[in-house]
Amino acid sequence: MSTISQWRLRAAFAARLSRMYGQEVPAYTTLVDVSREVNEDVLGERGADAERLGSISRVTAERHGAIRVGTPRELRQVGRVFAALGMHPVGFYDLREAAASAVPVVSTAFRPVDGEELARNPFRVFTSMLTPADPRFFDAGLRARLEAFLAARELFPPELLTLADRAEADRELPEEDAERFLHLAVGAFELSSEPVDRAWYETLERISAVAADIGGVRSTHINHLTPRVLDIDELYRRMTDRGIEMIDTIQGPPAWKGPDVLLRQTSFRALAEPRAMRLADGSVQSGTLRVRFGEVEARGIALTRQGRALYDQLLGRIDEQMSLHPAESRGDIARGVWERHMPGSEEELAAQGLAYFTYRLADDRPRDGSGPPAGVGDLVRQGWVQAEPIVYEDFLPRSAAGIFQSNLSGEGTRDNDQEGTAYDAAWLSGAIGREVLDPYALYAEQRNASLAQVSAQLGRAPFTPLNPLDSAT
Ligand code: OOG
Ligand code: NI
Repeated sequence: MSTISQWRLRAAFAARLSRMYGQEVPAYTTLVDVSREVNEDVLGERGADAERLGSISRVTAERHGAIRVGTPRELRQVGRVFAALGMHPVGFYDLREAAASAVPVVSTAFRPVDGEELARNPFRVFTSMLTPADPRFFDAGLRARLEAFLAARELFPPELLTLADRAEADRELPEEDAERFLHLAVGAFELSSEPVDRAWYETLERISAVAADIGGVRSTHINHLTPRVLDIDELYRRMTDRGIEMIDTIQGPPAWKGPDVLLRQTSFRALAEPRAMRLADGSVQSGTLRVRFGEVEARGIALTRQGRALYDQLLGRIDEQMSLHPAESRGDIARGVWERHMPGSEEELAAQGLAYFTYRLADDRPRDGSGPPAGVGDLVRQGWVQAEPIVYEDFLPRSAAGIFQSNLSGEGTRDNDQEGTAYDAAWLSGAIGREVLDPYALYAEQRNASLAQVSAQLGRAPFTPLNPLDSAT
């Protein structure tokens, strides 16, 4: 019998999830259609340049999803399901700190990590876990009720987890098992038709709409699924022309004439979806909840730690300018800040050690008998080696908080006089039972592997990194 490899399982899971979500949230299908149209137009206009940060087939299939769970135990189980698909936890995001309103979660993203796997299918899932122990949001009584509620539910059937473990261990599944696994995995993220206990949901909603979405129901669901687009400003215009109300801004870096870095995202507001509600007297009525929304993103070049520090600093400058000139548009202010402070070309980003690139020997390198120069910068400048940008595969806490916030029904409540419970990547690794990987280390590894290959091809000792500050990661 034939077997299905992990990457095919991942691609099939992403495609089936997409089909399921399109049935549940039809506006998502519109977003996917418009994204495809924009991508085709950009490819037509810019040709090969449009594929500089990923082939069109990768970009067309590319999605990220978002899910939310309640406990470390549930997170461990999610980790097993994604490990079956060759997806590993990368990065730690503390949205409690990034958001002004009540977003009591900490998060990571499950995704493929090596270059080849990413090129085959880069499906990633932003995964958040509720923090009932944080006293800024939950008092002792509510925490106890919430933890008891979460402990009593089962998000993933045992059969799914058993199949997942087998797929992880064997890195593939026999066709029949693969079919069963995919069926159960997609089912685990479908919106449940089980009635929602209205009083309990509303109790949590007063604290935080996210807490209610996670801890107010007995199941989990895919919260959004995000296609990738090559021109997000054009997409924003076309969606608005179709009468779909988008959130006010595109999160992340501004539109400008220089290189795209990191990630730009925008979304349309959560839609009211019919959900059955159980009232205090036991009767069931139909109600609506606004939780799930549509999001779209454009991806740019991965930044090094120094590049990221610059990005964070520029966001601060934008905030500063916004408070001084409240009548101006954020986009204009941001563009001005970028033009003053962000390097305007890939070459400058590379020279200043701000972004990640891979390197390969140029086909038309000098063949006049001269020897290659010593440094990576000179190799590129003199035409020996070509630099290609590494696409950013991760998320941004402030954008994520913005996405969460723009879709919350209310601000919720938080008591900032209380000391928050501290969590970090190490803690989250323990909770998942798998190491939460450092995104910078992954990008650096990709760059270093390409440099090692170039130096071997040139018969040279390994190159020193471009920027000494960047030597470790
Ligand atoms: C996740 C929000 C974060 C993104 O793209 O930044 C996110 C959520 O709403 O659960 O998906
Ligand atoms: Ni998202």
